[in-house]
Formats: sequence, structure tokens, C-alpha cells
Amino acid sequence: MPGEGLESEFFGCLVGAAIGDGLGAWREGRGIAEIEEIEHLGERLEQLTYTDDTHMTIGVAESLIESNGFDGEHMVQALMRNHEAEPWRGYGPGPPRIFRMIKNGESWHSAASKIYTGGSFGNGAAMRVAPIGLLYYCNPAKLREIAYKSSSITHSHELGKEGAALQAYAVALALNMAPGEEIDRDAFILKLQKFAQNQIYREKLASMRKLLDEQDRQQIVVALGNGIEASRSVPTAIYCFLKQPRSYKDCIIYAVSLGGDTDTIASMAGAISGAYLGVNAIPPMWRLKLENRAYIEALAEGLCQITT
Ligand code: F2R
Ligand code: MG
Ligand code: MG
Repeated sequence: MPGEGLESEFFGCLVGAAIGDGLGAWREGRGIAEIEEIEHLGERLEQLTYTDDTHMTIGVAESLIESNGFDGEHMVQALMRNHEAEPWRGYGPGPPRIFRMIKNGESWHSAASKIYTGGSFGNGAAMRVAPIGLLYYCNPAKLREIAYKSSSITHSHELGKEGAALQAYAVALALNMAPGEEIDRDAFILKLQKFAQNQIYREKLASMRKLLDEQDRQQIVVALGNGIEASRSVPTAIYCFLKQPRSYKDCIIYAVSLGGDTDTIASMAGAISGAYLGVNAIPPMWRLKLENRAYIEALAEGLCQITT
């Protein structure tokens, strides 16, 4: 187990994302819940079993490590191999269709644009992008380039790619702050606003400032969303982190309490919170229950090694 510093934050990011996924999976597709109900859920579950969010994050991390950076062809193969081994992880409809097309001879460069109108704007690229936020945390231009390229394997719509880039950048911003450093939430939002290239995301980020003191969770869902679309879940995940920046546990419980795409929103919020606070801020009760934790930590270590 790492002490403090960068390695702890890499571990915190990947473990934090997987725990958010494993807890949120129990409420995916359901409505807003009482905070106490989610606290109780986190206590009574014996194992935190992850879903497609973490399964695909693992594929992205494996590929980055094995390729010592981004290699599109390699990442496609890693994502396809993992899906083939465990197709029951609750994948969205799009990626398995794309994997089938590629298996049948379609180029991975064009397959994603053949589903939906203009490609997918689902949150499937954003939910797996944390390793890219970690690896390129010092270089926002490269981070955007690789977030876009990795998204376009399955999510070629502008909103899908931009959601992934924003989520990766939020992870990078969190990693760049010291855990003990008081977070300036307005400055954090402003950096994201400047980075965002799409008006929908810019407007959501702008509205986030006024919502930081809002207590009515229904109002948060109305304003930011809790859906499967990247534009209705990435800003919400960033908001959950900013709502509870000093406590990983409170951040995750808040995210799951919002209902909707809870595994994905809690996973993305957990990646940001874990990158900021480090792995030691994650309750041991949850860490010990996480399925495949040793492997996820080994991937975090591998990413840290190729970054530094
Ligand atoms: N699949 C799920 N949850 C369903 C239930 C799981 C259940 N518990 C189980 O165990 O089986 N969750 C996962 O899917 C989400 C990520 O989805 P992804 O990878 O983005 O999929 P897709 O198909 O690309 O997009 C999702 C939906 O968005 C709509 N959509 C996207 N682009 C569109 C476009 N251009 N036009 C119209 N609609 C578009 C479609 O409805 C897609 O199906 C995560 O929540 C993950 O946890
Ligand atoms: Mg999922
Ligand atoms: Mg989900």
C-alpha cells in the first residue's frame, strides 16, 4: 500500500472509481435515495462487484501500460478481449455492437460512426478515461488528444468525446492539487470551463457554481442530469466531487443518492475524489470488499511507473 504522494493518488483514482462503480451498480436506473439508505447499502454489501465501467477502465489501463502510451489498435484489442472474456459486466448496447463489427472485418477507425446518428454520445468513453487523465496529467493538450482518440473507438459523437476529455481533465486537475490543499471550487470550475470546447458542457459548468450550495438533490438532477448520456452525467460527477471535496465516502454516497446512472456517475466522481485525496482516504471497509483490488492496484502502479 503506498503512503502519500503521486502513487497514492494513482491508486486512489483507480480504486476510487471501481468502488463507486461497485456501490452505484446496486442503484443504477433507480430514483433519488435517502443518504442513510446508501450508507446502509455500503455497510451491508459483502463484496463490491464492478461493472463495465471498471472492466473497460482496466482495458484502457492495460493497453496504456503494455504500449507505454496510447496505441489505438492495441486498445481496441484489449477492450475486445476483456469484453469477450466477461460479456456479463452490464455493457451499454453500443460497444458490443462495435466489437462485433470489428470482428467481422470493419475497421476500428470507422465502426463507431456506424451506430446511432453521428456516433454514440453515451458516457461509455468518459467512464473508462481515468487512466488517461492520470497518464497525461501534466499535459492538457495531449490529454485531450488521447481522450478523443480513445473515445472514438466506441464513442465518435462530439458530446461523447468531449465528455471523456472533460472527465480526464478533472482527474488531472485533482491529481495536480495536494490533498491537504484547500480546494478553490470556483477556480476548479473555471479551469474546466476554459478547457471545454462544447457549449452544452460550458453552460452546465457555468450553472454548477450557483448549485454548490443547493440542498435539494432534485434540483441538481434537473439542472445537470443523471442519465446515460455523457452530457447528463460527466458534469454531475464533477459536481459530486465539488459538493464533497474533503471526503471520498461522502462524495460517493452523494453521487449514488442522486439516482439514474449511479454506477457511472459514482465511478467518475470516485476517480476524481480518489485522485485528489489518495487511496488512504478511501474507507478500508470498502477497499477490502472491492473485487479484484490487487489487480486494479497493480495497474495503478504500472501507470505511475510509466508516467514518472
Ligand atoms: N448498460 C448499462 N446499464 C443497463 C443495465 C445494466 C444491468 N444492470 C445489467 O447488468 O445488465 N450501463 C452501462 O452503460 C452505460 C454506458 O453506455 P455506453 O457504453 O455509452 O453505450 P452506448 O450504447 O454507446 O450509449 C448509451 C445509450 O445512449 C443513447 N445514445 C447514445 N448515442 C446516441 C445517439 N447518437 N442518438 C440517440 N441515442 C444515443 C442510446 O440509448 C444508447 O443505448 C453506463 O451507464 C454503463 O454503466
Ligand atoms: Mg456499468
Ligand atoms: Mg452506468
